[in-house]
Amino acid sequence: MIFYDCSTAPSPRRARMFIAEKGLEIETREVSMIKGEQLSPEFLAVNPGATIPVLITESGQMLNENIGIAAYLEAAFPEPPLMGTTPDEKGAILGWTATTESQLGMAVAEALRNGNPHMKGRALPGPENFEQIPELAARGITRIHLFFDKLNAHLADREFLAADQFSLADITAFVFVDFARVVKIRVEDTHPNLKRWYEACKARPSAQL
Ligand SMILES: N[C@@H](CCC(=O)N[C@@H](CS)C(=O)NCC(=O)O)C(=O)O
Repeated sequence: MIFYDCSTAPSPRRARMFIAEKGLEIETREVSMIKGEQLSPEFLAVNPGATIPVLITESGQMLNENIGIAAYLEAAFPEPPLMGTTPDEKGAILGWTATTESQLGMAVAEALRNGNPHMKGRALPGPENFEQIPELAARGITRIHLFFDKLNAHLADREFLAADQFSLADITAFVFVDFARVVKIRVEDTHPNLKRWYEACKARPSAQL
């Protein structure tokens, strides 16, 4: 297998944490977004979608979505389970993963990509260029705060987001909560449940990579 990573971006960090939690060592190639390598002919030959992460599987298939990479690795390497073992767990973990991607991950991306002058013309990832819409940056900030409130309430009586053990849902939420720092939003004492969960995730060895 080959894993295409980028040390500065949140989406590859999700896959990197998943791989580490599985205890896997996979040949890794760094794609520098700072140097624009995701748009190079060499990388477009690997992933025409121009996004990272990418996993090339044992059979040579190219996977360029976190959810696909996680599903593949969970099936190929079931231990420890990160996507649930019971029907209820599997449903809750995928549900919270989807909710977190759309309500938090997208909000952080909207805020950053539409508000940062360095991302002018790059408001969306991928091979095509899109102009920024400043209103989306402001909306993204509002949505991040709302989702922090939602997580704080949900975690009041729970150790983990979706199951009785650490899962893909925790990885997804942790990575995007942490990445909100790029738009100057951090977990504060006003959100004690979120803070306890965030600190626990941050202390895991997989979060140090
Ligand atoms: N849906 C994909 C999203 C991948 C994605 O958007 N990755 C970003 C980095 S966080 C990227 O490749 N951006 C390239 C760019 O901005 O040009 C996943 O979850 O794996």
